[in-house]
Amino acid sequence: TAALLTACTDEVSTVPSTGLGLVPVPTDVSVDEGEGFVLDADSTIALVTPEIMAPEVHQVGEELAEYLGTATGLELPLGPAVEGATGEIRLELTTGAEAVWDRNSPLDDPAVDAYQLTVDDEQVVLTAAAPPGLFRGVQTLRQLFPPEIEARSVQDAPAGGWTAPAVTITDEPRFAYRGAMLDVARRFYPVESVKRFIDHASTYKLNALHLHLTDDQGWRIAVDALPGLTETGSTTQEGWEPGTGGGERWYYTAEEYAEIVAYAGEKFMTVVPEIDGPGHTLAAQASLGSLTCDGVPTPLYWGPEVNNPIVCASDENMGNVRAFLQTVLASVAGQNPGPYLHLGGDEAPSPPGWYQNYAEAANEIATGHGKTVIGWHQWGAADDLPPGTLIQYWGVGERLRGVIGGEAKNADLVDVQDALDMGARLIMSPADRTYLDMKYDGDTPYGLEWATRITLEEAYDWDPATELTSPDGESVLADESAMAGVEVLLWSDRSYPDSLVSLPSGPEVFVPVDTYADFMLFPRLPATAEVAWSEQADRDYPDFRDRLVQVSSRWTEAGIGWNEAADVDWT
Ligand code: TNX
Repeated sequence: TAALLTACTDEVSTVPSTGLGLVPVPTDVSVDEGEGFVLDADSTIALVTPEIMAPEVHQVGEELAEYLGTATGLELPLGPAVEGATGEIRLELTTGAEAVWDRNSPLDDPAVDAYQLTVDDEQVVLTAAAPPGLFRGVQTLRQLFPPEIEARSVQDAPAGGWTAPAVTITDEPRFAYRGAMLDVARRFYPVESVKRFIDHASTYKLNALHLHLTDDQGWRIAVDALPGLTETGSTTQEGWEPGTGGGERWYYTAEEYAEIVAYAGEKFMTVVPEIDGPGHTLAAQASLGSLTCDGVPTPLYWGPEVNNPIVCASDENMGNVRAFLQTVLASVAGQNPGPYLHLGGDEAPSPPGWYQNYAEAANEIATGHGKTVIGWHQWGAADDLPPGTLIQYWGVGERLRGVIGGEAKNADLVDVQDALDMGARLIMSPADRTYLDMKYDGDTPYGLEWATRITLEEAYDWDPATELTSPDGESVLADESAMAGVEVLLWSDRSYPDSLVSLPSGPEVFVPVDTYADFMLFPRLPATAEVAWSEQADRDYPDFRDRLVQVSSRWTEAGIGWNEAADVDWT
């Protein structure tokens, strides 16, 4: 079928998309004979699983019933498979009772996300070796039904019925770690908005939810033993002075945070909490005098700057800093069942030794809680890194190196090299590709442009494996074997209109967080997700753009406020 479709174009494409609007593009797709599977009142969801994984498979079934039931109004009961039955959507784990997948294990094995999907006139069969694979396959199945299935209220069936075409798909991700970061510190995202972000990310098969929980402009997670962190440190947002928020609370209680972790878990995403330091800590320093050298809390900060004063990590004050980290990281480790703690480490103008003091203490405490450390690439300046550390590269990538930043960007690469020498692996989030707080173009009403502007094509058309190769191809700092994965990021700096020039200001001039997030993420988040999921050889921008135009009608149905980016003909 692929040959048939490409026969009428000049170039023979090797891309396995076969005209179906699937994003990210699967490893192998064939369109089969037949009318396809019609979802109707007789359809059921059949679960085939070893006992030990039954709750997880049941969870996938419930998610599927909700995805397919909302717009169709169909009940889609869950039950055991029935021999010879038609109308079943079968979710089947192929491994036996001995195969135990653990939802809190590291995201280092792409095979747990692999699946096979067959749709014919009689039934749908989705098989996988582990529950995340079933969940990823469910996302593919959703995209096979008509776009109206994404509507949030009951719709009449489209002319051809709720039909998925007959296909056979096998699929497995390129990278095991596929993250999405949300900056809830510069702007606070209420629980419902975080869930919306989780929906966006999980639809495109991302599996890590990185929450940037603390920064100069706010502290967003409750630490029972240090109530001042939230009582004081949560009262600001960037551009938003305390007392103008109409009594809203800008942090997550333990119950709310647990709700986020549970919701992410339902979508087979692991939460990666970030407690940034020693820089980006003014909210903590305003809350606790123990973090400053003179013992006096700093004033509350709601400005837009970075590179602000860091915690006092001098030899003399490290007792205080260590006590702070012990209390905070114990609480955060306890609220996050996943294997990771992100310790930040970016933009920390430090007197000699302070940065290393802080990193040493934070690394030791985090690993003491059994967590794998993640840090921004500056974390490579630590004297030592614990085994398994992941370093997140956020400098500019290959296309802009040498164009902006000069010396500073070379320093980035020194930190990366040091981290690699200490055994770290990399999460790739080059700012000129994956920073979706960057404007699309000159017409984007908010966001930044310090790295560059990022069109849809630029968000899509890059290869993580060669981002840390010099433009002339001569020097390879790191290749794919050093890369754990890819992350897409939504910072919340300047999530207010460009027309707003004087800060501070009241709430009425701010863009609602969902409006900002939807606009910046769509259409670009699916682009980064495909970079993370699909093999390089299977990716091709014109083909992606055509598939994405098909997918865009789903965003409209789902009520997502996406940006009709100017470089694409969306009609
Ligand atoms: C750089 S990325 C930062 C953030 C800003 C972002 C805005 C990183 C580790 N530091 O503090 O929010 O730029 O694009």
